[in-house]
Amino acid sequence: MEDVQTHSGFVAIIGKPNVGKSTLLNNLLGVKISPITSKPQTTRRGVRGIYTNLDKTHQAVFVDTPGLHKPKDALGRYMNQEVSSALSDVDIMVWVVDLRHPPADEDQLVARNIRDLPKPLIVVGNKLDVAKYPDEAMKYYSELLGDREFTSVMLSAQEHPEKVMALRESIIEILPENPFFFPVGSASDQSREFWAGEIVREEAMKRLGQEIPYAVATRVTDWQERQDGLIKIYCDLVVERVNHRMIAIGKGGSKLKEIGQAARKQLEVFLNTKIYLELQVQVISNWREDPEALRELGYEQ
Ligand SMILES: Nc1nc2c(ncn2[C@@H]2O[C@H](COP(=O)(O)OP(=O)(O)OP(=O)(O)O)[C@@H](O)[C@H]2O)c(=O)[nH]1
Ligand SMILES: [Mg+2]
Repeated sequence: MEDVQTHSGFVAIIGKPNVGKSTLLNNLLGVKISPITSKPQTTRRGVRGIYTNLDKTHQAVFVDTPGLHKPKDALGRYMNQEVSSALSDVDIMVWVVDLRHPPADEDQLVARNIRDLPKPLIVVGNKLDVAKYPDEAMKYYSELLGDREFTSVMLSAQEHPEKVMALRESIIEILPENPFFFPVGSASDQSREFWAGEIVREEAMKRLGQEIPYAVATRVTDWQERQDGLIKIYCDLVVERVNHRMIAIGKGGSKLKEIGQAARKQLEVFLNTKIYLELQVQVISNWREDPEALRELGYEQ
């Protein structure tokens, strides 16, 4: 039998916080893999989303990464390490920038990290739908790369599905020859428990103000599937302080109920079945600085 030559590789999606990396990943795949909120530093772990083309000749393993930033705690240091680790094992780099603004310090930090890596680089100017001076912005971002080779595209990860598909095609075309890294049909490397916890965290982050979103972590403690299709998910919402706990629960439990209802709705859509979701708020003091707690919450050191 003739061998079919397959092409496969790791494609790291990098950039400063809040530029739309996770939005791009989800829309490249057509599946919700990664949480999205309007708040920076939403993504905390390198999440892999896998795309295999219909002919089963090409497989791209997209790695969504936390936004590169100046870390303030052990969690932040972990997040930046996730970016470095994604970059150490990559075939293609996709640098997402926000076309609404010229480069900030954090963009310079990203540029410094990728400029000298000898891998194909695609700069994606995102949020084209709301950018006033996209060409000028793109010019400034390009300048941060000096005379390094790259290609670029301007689009809206949110509003331009056809451009996102075209980007996916251009990425697929430059994948190196390799056997597939994941079985055909897999969409992500994360467990269903971790993924469900991320949906809960997304809805909690959206509904909590000030510092609290950053002090929230989630962990699914139990997952039961009943014969009639109902899935029961038990999830802890972890916060750092007793007063955060009170805010997360809200008056008469109203805030927690709101978070739970929104998360349940999302889970029902994506899992296509009825969900019972039970949330419990727990306090782990200062977990963002506590190596053991970080490990327990899935942020392995
Ligand atoms: N108008 C507009 N908004 C976008 C677009 N892409 C993403 N957003 C919004 O930008 C915000 C951040 O999006 P994310 O995908 O979470 O950004 P990220 O880069 O993954 O952020 P971190 O994980 O925090 O680093 C969200 O409110 C998105 O809805 C776009 O093309 N146009
Ligand atoms: Mg993200």
